Amino acid sequence: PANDIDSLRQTLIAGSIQVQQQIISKLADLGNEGLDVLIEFLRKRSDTPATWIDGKAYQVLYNSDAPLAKEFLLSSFPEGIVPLKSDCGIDYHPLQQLLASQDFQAADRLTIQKMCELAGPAALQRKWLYFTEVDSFPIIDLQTINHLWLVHSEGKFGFSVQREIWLALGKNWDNFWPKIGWKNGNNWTRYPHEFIWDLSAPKGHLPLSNQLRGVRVIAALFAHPAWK
Ligand code: UYC
Repeated sequence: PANDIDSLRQTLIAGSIQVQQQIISKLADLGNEGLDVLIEFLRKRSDTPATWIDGKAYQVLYNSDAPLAKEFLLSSFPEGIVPLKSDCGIDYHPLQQLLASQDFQAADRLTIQKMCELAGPAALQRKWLYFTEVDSFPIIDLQTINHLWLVHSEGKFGFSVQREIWLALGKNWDNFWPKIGWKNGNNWTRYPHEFIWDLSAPKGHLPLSNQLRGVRVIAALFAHPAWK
């Protein structure tokens, strides 16, 4: 009924983040009327930087078959809600698409690949990074990758989330790995099947950085000026 929709619309605008999150899920089940409210919500907020609440509303529309939703996204957000800025001409649209459809495993692989692309042809062929290459990553590119992960994971995933956890643990790696689910007691979590590829994962679980060659790459990521 129109009345319910109207009260959901009001609450979506005024509610706390937790309430907004619940309202978005409810609206997702209410057909075109619900989609209309989400469209109006995204349109009104489009002049401020996207948060994970915008990401959640966007994802409902993105994963809907309704022509109404498809037409709106095509005309208003053809590349998503995070500006896909790059200092070196890298296309982050495929990463945006995987994250919007919540395919976190494929998005994780592509993130590694995009970072090798950032580092240059030698890294792209090698398929892993030197920490010295990470040091010279453009700020804007790391921020774009991170913003995409944050916005499409309810704020749960991203380098900046991992970095905050690591800082709160006094930069202690041995406490950091188990905290984000990369180690359990003495056992490293095995790639790929032991990792958790959805939002039930611990905060900071994704994206992954292979520790086979040591901590210098992830340490260089956390020390990068992108997070200042
Ligand atoms: N892997 O264990 N990992 C790989 C992780 C380690 C190993 C890829 C993360 C410990 C081998 C990703 C953890 C370890 C390969 C990750 C983890 C180990 C591999 C694919 C928890 C053994 C095959 C991308 C810290 C004790 C490839 C890539 C190779 C792959 C991620 C083994 C994303 C977060 C110390 C043998 N692991 N990795 O980098 O290089 O290849 O031989 O971290």
